[in-house]
Amino acid sequence: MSKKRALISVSDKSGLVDFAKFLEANNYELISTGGTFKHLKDAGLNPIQIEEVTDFPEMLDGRVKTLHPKVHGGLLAVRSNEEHMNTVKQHEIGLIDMVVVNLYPFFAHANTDISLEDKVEFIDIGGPSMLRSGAKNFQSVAVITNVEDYALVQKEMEESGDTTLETRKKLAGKVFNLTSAYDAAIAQMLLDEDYPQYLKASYQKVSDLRYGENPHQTAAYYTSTTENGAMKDFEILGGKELSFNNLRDMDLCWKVVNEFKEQMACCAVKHSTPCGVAIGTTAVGTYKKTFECDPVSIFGGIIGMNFKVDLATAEELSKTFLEIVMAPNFDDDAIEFLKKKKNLRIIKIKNPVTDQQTWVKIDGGMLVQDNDNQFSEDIKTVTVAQPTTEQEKALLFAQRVVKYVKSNAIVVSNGYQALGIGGGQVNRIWATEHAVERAKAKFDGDLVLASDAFFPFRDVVDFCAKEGIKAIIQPGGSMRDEDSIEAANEHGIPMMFTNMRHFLH
Ligand code: 93A
Repeated sequence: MSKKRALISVSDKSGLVDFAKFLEANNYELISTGGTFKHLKDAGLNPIQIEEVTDFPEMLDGRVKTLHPKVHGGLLAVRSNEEHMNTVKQHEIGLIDMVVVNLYPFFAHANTDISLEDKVEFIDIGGPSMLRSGAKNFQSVAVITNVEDYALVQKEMEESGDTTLETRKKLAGKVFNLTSAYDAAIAQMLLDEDYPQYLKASYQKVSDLRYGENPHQTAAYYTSTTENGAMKDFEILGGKELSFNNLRDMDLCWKVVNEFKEQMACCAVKHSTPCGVAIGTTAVGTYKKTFECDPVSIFGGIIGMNFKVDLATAEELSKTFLEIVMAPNFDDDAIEFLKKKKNLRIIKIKNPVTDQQTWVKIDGGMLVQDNDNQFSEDIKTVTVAQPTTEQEKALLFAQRVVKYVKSNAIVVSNGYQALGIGGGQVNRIWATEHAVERAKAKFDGDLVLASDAFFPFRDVVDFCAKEGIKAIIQPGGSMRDEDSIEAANEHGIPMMFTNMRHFLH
């Protein structure tokens, strides 16, 4: 049986030797470029050098090593086309059946401090060319760009002797997905600020989802091929598959607890809206305080924590029907305990990375903006009455939470719990009434209030006074700020301005 040929040229050489051994053992001849050749040879394999195939030396500092008709002819020739077959024979071009290429690591260097000249050297030309040639001819050529796909291809070859057309098509799709993102990242570097970061990203499907927000909507989950999304890097330790709404809620939940870097924080989310947030000093205490914020809405919601979940917390969590529990870590006994709830998804957040931009789809286009990842450093008291240190801390806590509540948003807090969360209202007074009423139903101590945007009228301050709210924080910036300040002074309520609005729609 004549040998098949695999062309191997990789920058990331991890996992390669085992796969190459498998190929050699399965009647493949291996052809490789300089560094890859050496790597395989050192591991005891028998590759042949690309120069033997092209009859040309690698040249121009490696810029030209595989750009040759003996390579691209071997990849592109259509096996079922007689003329093609005659042509390759005439020019002594050997067919190539598999391409294993991963590219110069441009993504990893695109946003570093190295010079433009150095970045340019990370632009791979020969690699994407081989990938694209092989991918175009997926009818006959298998193209592997990703170390993680070695196992997939090996398994398929073990089971059926060869790769299937379906797999080769999928691998080809991955190639064009990768090369388009790779080129977009290069374009982004050269075009600099002109193009939003999002346009340089490309996305790959992780999985189809059972459905979208509702059962009649189809849906799928994609992650960026170029950078980790905030939620990308997580592990499902137990429970059912994640749904569209789960993933979205998880994204928000993680953002909220991440807002509190120095403290233990816990957040309950329902319908993409926080329904309880608390900070604390013990795991179980912090969860309990969160639960207390709204024991009604949390039913069927999700809980996120920025701390390790221990058994005591797991026991407490299991008393409520939850869809998801997510945290950076779990004690083993806590996982075992939580796993008893068959449908509860237990999610370990591994290495979250926060995107710098958000995009919003509108019909026929999209809007791109920087993420609202700032917190005001210009916070001032604008009233005669000054907040106490305790009140100021409480206001800042409420202000951190209100950022994540849909506008118009009001958060009423005792300083360590968001007890009243009023959001998604079309006027501010309704959001205020709701938040204050909810908070007072659960707590009869001192409460403070935070608002995501300015007060257009003095009505919110008057209402706060009537309800006994002790201090207020809001961005300020209304034409009628003076009316609200006057009201706060009349009632003797300290009020702070942040000078930073946090609309969220
Ligand atoms: O410099 S290139 O753009 N020109 C080429 O002809 C070429 N052929 C393969 N880059 C080229 N490659 C890349 O070299 C591959 O994409 C791979 O990333 C790398 C492997 O080089 P080595 O085997 O010498 O480590």
